[in-house]
Amino acid sequence: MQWSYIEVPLRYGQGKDGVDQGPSKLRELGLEALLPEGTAKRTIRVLPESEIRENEEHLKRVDGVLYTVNELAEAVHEEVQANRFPLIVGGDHSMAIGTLAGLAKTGPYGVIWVDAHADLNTGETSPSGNIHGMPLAAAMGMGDVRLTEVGGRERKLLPEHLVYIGLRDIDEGEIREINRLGIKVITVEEVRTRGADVIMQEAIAYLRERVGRFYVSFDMDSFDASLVAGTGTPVDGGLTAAEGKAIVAEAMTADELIAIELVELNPSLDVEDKTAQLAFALCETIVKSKENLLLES
Ligand SMILES: [Mn+2]
Repeated sequence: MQWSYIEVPLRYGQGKDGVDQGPSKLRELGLEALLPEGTAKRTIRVLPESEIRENEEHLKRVDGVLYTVNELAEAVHEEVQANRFPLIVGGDHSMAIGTLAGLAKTGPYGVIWVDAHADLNTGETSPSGNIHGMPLAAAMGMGDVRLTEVGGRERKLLPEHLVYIGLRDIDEGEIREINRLGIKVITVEEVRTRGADVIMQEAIAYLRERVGRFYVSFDMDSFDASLVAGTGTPVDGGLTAAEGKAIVAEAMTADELIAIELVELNPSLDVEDKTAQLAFALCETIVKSKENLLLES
């Protein structure tokens, strides 16, 4: 299996400077040396601030987000079509609108969304207007058409093909939607009491039954706030480092995994690069798990 490494230095989906530096910080820590030989590398373009025109209150810097997610959708589609396995590094979570749309062009798939937040808001329900809280709503066809129609008009994701892990800071409108749509939710408590490997096996089996292929989107704020000063919206009561690593390691063992994404590392907010090092360690787990898998087969 060939790898593809996609950097997405996007920050327009939220309000804090620095999250665009996630990919460059990981490179500084030595990520390039970690990637398997022959990895295809791409950096997705981002509009300069001076070209942002549409700063709507309910969809902030929407043109900046749209520009990059359209490019990312194209890139993800191409890489998966070429039979490569994309590791996608951000950047804020609005980028996932592009990942979800790009994957949809290659056929149905499921998602394991590891995050403190449900990212299920629309322009109407979002308290902040930040698009990084909207990617799953957009992929399921809810909200502004400019977001739902990235990569085509069809729905990119069905609610029964989504599994959440680590949710603990959910807006009221989102709780209603999760219940209405019957989306599967695995709490931090369940991860802790039953084991990351066990709950991941279940999540993968759940998706295998319903759809087959899946991707993992991992938000750094799924970790406990004490571990991730370097992320925009840290929340208490999150995953330990070991739990996060076990979740990605377990995902990597599944043949059905088609891509993995790591978002919301903000080096400007970080303390002594601790969050960056944790993100780097996750990348290391991701690459090494697949290496082991290749050696075994
Ligand atoms: Mn998120």
